[in-house]
Amino acid sequence: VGGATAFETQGDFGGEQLNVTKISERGKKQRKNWTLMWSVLKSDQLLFYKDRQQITALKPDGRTDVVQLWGAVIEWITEKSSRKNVFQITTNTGSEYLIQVDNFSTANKWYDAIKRAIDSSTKA
Ligand code: I3S
Repeated sequence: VGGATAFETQGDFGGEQLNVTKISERGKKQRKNWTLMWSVLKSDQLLFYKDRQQITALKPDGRTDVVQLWGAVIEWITEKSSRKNVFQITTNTGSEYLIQVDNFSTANKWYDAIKRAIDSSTKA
């Protein structure tokens, strides 16, 4: 992950903004609403923060979305958005998130890192 705000410490990865929309919650379709979110990848969770300040706060607030990666599936998709570089995470509870960044190499880095986190947390 490039850029002045990025970090990669203690296995955490992130500190930059991704476009995110949750299109399904426990199998129930949601209205698409793309939002730029500060994103942090933990070993088995992906966290989305509205405010950058919250990243370093001790406790996430109510505006933080936590995506559990154990048993999740990640895939590149083209049919659910007209945007480029969109991938989908489907959680083991049936929530679906679309994630998008204009820069392909940034999108690809996030895809790979999330895929690795899914694979290792699902194996564990
Ligand atoms: O899958 P959709 O419904 O074409 O997604 C678009 C809508 O969410 C649209 O908002 P409205 O429902 O208020 O028209 C968004 O502005 C678009 O960005 C969505 O399409 P993309 O292709 O950007 O995911």
